[in-house]
Amino acid sequence: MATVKNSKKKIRRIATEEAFSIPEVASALRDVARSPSNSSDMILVKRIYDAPDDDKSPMGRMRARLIDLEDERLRDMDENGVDMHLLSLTAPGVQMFDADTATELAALANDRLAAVIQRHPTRFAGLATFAPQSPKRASKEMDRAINKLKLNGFILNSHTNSEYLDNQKYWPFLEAAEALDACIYIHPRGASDGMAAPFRDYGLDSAQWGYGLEVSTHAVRMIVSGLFDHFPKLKICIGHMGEAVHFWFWRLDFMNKHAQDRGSAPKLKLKPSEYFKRNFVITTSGQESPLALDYSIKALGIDNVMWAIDYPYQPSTPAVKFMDTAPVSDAEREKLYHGNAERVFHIAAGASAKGAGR
Ligand code: 1DF
Ligand code: MN
Repeated sequence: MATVKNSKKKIRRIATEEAFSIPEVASALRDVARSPSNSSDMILVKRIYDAPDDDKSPMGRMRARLIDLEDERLRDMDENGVDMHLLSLTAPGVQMFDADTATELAALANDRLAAVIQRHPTRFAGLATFAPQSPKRASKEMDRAINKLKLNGFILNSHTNSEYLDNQKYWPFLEAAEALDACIYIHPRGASDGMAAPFRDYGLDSAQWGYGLEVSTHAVRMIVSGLFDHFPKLKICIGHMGEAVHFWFWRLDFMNKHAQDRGSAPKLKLKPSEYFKRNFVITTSGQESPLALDYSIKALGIDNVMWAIDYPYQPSTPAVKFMDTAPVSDAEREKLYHGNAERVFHIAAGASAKGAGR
């Protein structure tokens, strides 16, 4: 029997930072795990990709849940009334491989992603991977991913060999993304070599702290370098409630002006906060704080915030509860849950397929 609550139209739920892998990438990461690299990513890469292949190993299970697309994942989505995962190849993506391996595995991951979306067009959408190690080939893969595979945007796991996107050698693929009107989701990975040292203790390398600082620093470098005067239509998405960049707006604007006046920073057409509001959107992945959500909506506007779970690293049930109970109007909840994602990632508007639980 439908209760009053259950008879209410269920809001479509599109989760926008949902991780997956493919066996070939997982196995290449196991090779990385056994290599002598000292990058801070090695902590997570060893933990997950060199974990034993059995059901009793929690990190072996995590690896299996990343590779699974159509079994446990779809069940978890159904149980939680999650209509769609916007899938992205999980961090560190292909960015720890040599350029040829990275280029090859990115194309393979994109092909698999397109295939699973084709099998479940109402349940999955996807962000394409590319190999920043080879910027020209990356631009070609970007074009293929959007125009041929019909994917919805791009995923980039922050720095590449400790370099950031303000480095002009990466601009060919920024130009491609802007021309394709495709958003680049900048997802965390272990901090770049120069900033990783204080994150090596207490588990700070991870989502606890280091990931956020890595991506917020990346975003701020892009802004204050003047990159967005060059690419005014480039769209960047960052997760974890915007990695706190907008909490810094006042200080960033004030101090950037000083840095410009003394010649340490390039002159910009806009204030840093204005670029963030114009060129960035954020998601709520793994940051289920109503207070932070309220601040984000006030600082950025309701059109710039999207819901995410961060499956399988975060549980789906509390992420749904967080958005179901967020103190916003129904019209706002529609934008957070699906309307903004449909606009930013060019996902066909559609009714909620499953009404589980509501
Ligand atoms: C973790 C978290 C791992 C996130 C992730 O990818 C990740 C984690 C390697 O907790 O180990 O995407 N996250 O986005 O918060
Ligand atoms: Mn994530």
